[in-house]
Amino acid sequence: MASQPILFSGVQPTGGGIMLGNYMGAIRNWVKLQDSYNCLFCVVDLHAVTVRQEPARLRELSYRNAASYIACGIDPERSLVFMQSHVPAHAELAWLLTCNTWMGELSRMTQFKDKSAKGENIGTGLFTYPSLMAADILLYQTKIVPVGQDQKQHLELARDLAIRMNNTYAAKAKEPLLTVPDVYIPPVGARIMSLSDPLKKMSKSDDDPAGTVFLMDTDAEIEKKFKRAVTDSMNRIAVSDEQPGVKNLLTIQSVITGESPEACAAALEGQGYAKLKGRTAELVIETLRPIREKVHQLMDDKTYLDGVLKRSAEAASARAEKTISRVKEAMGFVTR
Ligand code: AQP
Repeated sequence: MASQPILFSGVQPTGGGIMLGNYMGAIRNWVKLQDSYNCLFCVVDLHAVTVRQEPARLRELSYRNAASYIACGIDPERSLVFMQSHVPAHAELAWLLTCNTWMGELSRMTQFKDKSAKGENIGTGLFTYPSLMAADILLYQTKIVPVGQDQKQHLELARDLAIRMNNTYAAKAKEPLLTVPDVYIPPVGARIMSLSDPLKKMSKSDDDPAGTVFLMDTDAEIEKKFKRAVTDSMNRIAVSDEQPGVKNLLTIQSVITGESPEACAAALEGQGYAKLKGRTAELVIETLRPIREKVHQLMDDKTYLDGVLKRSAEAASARAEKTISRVKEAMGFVTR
């Protein structure tokens, strides 16, 4: 396993907790890639506090993220599952990278523009968030980062920063200081849309919870959300950009069944939207029910979760330390 290329990814413990988009765009692919990569799956709690979090809720959601990774199929015997805040090197490398990140680069980030538009007091952490994300990835000499479409711009910055650090501080070194990571965006499911506004991405912090299916929603809640999903008045089940609501439901079906969205549409030919919504709800309920049950079990066994988190953080810290030492030495810091 140690000789396999390194994979890093994470989800923020925010909003209503992990939702269908996080599962389809990211976590589901982590599970598949686990056999071919040496994997680190992080609960990115330092990212969560870039917007104000209620402390008790943050703690609960952080545990729940870790439990959800395992419940979705991450094997903690093979992959590391840990809290970002348990490995201080994330924050340390983030500072070194922040000092090499340009204001113009951060100002262009669409996620900063979207999230800062919502609040009055914008913390500077929200602005420098992409440098912390680059640190998360570069700290482990990561080769591949499986994420949804919305993270592509941040990944490009992480690549640029790796190249910049290599050229600035290690141009003559035999080995690059930092591995330049590749992004893995799944062909289907990389951008699941809100059920109540299919022109907007599904989000765990959406003000309107009706648009988001959470991992911990009950069967009845999931059914209700799909029943009310916004479609259109064309009464045609087809994969078309003119019908974003219908396309979104077919995409969700496609991720679960492994059939193309067009094949999912063909299977429902001549049927109404009630059938389309009902079938989609059925598939999602069957997928999420066993995961939800397992999360409940794991949340009742904090001793087990704490053990996984501790073991993983120790292993991650040892690996992170190697990169941090090299970067600091290359930048000219006095060695301890
Ligand atoms: N709608 C989505 N469809 C597919 N993938 C998605 N991801 C997020 N939304 C969708 C992917 O999930 C992973 C974790 O996301 P994150 O926790 O870093 O936060 P985010 O990208 O900002 O997504 P959210 O759910 O909207 O979080 P909040 O509301 O807290 O900001 C990433 O790989 C992401 O691409």
